[in-house]
Amino acid sequence: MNRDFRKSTVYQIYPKSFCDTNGDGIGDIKGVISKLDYIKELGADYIWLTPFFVSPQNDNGYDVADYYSVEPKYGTMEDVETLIAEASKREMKLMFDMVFNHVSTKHEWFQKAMSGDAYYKDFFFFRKGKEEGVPPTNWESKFGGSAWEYVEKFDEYYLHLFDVTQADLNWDNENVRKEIQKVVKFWMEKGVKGFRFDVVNLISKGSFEDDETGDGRKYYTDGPKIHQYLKELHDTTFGTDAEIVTVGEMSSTSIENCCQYAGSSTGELNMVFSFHHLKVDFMGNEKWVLVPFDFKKLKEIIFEWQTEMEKHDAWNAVFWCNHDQPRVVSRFGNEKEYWKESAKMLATIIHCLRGTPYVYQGEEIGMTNTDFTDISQFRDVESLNHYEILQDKGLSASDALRIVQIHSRDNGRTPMQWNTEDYAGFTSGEKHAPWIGVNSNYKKINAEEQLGNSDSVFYYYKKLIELRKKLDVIAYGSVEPLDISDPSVFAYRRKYKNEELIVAANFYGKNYEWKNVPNLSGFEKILGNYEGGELRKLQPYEAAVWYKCQ
Ligand code: TEU
Ligand code: CA
Repeated sequence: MNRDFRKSTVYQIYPKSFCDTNGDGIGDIKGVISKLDYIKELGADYIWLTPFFVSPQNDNGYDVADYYSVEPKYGTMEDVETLIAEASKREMKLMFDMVFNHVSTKHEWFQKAMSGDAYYKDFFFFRKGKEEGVPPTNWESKFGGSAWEYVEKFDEYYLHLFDVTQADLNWDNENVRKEIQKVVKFWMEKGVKGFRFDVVNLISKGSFEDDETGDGRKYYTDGPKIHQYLKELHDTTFGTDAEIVTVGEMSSTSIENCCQYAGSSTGELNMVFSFHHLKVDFMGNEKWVLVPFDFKKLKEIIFEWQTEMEKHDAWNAVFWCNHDQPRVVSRFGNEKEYWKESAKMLATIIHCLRGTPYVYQGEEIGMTNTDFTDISQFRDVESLNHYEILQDKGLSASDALRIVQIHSRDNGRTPMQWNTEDYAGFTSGEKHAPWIGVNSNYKKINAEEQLGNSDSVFYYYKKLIELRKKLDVIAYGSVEPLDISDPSVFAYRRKYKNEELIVAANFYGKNYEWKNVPNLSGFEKILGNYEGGELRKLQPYEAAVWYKCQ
């Protein structure tokens, strides 16, 4: 059956932190298989699995050393095949994560390049320095430091926009593109029905020039041949199978480009992740600072993307969380006094928008940021690098730690909290404790407790996922922001044929009198995180969905 991705919900799994079945402290594919019924209960249609391919794991698998084999820590090819088959039995599809902007420096292609093989050297960007000791450009790596690494034997540098062990691939080389196509086809033949393309808008590099005003991103973001390369990939691989759903992760992109990437008839991708709404607690592009989130900006950005993408018949992925983001209930909600209310409120806002919702493991039970108190508890290369960089800039160790605690990607990477057993039921820990610490709140926040409680965050997500399937207005309707300048309320209207929906939420923990309540005559409340209630007097983090059908 060709399911409609606009009515679907995707559940994201970071296998390393999901479920460990052999006690080595690392989640594995068998662990994912063991939890398929849980994901089915939630109601997800697709399961996006972050990379499980052979990798030295310097960036937890986003440094791929072999696209065709499974990292032994995670399991075997047979496990992956079983996973696809078992998911399919439950009418769920797998979405695999394709990292094609770069490969691990342990990948055979890079190894051959380093041995001096000219054919493979051209798979990468090797360039002379400007002068002795000065890299070709002043671009910065996203994980800190220069984006160029010196190789003495060639007296050249290679480009790495991410970690020094993640070498950027040269997509201008046709042989690279052919290799990539082979990889996608390989996984299509295994029955994979979805692909997520990692930082795919960075694959077409423009000119190698110094960036006088920034970190270099303007020279490679949404680069000169990006649409051509995506169309080619579409036409030669997944575009031949109408059942396949694709999403591109777009780093620092523009709406204009995304209308093209994810236009319904542009022949590139089905949808895009964009991140502007998740930078409202940054200072410009600077993530490693502490500033309160800007609510007005959050609304403006979300609605600008909603309305512009709709206008151009293009499709968004809608989300708060992933493996690179802090937990949303800690970030925009209140993980203490109004933990449950705010988790449900945030879910309501995302799931009723126009776009395909993504739920990141643990979000559906309201998991919170880590409670790490020492830098030695962190694992992420980006966090560890920036902890040093902040101190080099003059911050004290404790101030640097505070910033890392708030922004670290590890906030989203602590083990999934299954139950009240040791290590939250993530692992038996017989051979090894979890690779990263479990949040100590697992006795309160865990899946088992929530499955036994009809008022839980879990069942609220389940209802939202069902609602999208049931109501065309959620899947297909137009979007109109309501009272966008209100300082506390996040509200919008959806319309489709004879259906209408009003979604309204109090984004803060205080009772609030909403002055510009829309006319609700003919509407009934179909979902909310408080009993009864009217929109004029909103309770802390109250959210409600009102529906009308004429
Ligand atoms: O992330 C791309 C990316 O740019 C970020 O979300 C990144 O984590 C952020 O800029 C850091 O501040 C993707 C993957 O999702 C991420 O896990 C990988 O580390 C990265 O690409 C490299 O493959
Ligand atoms: Ca394991």
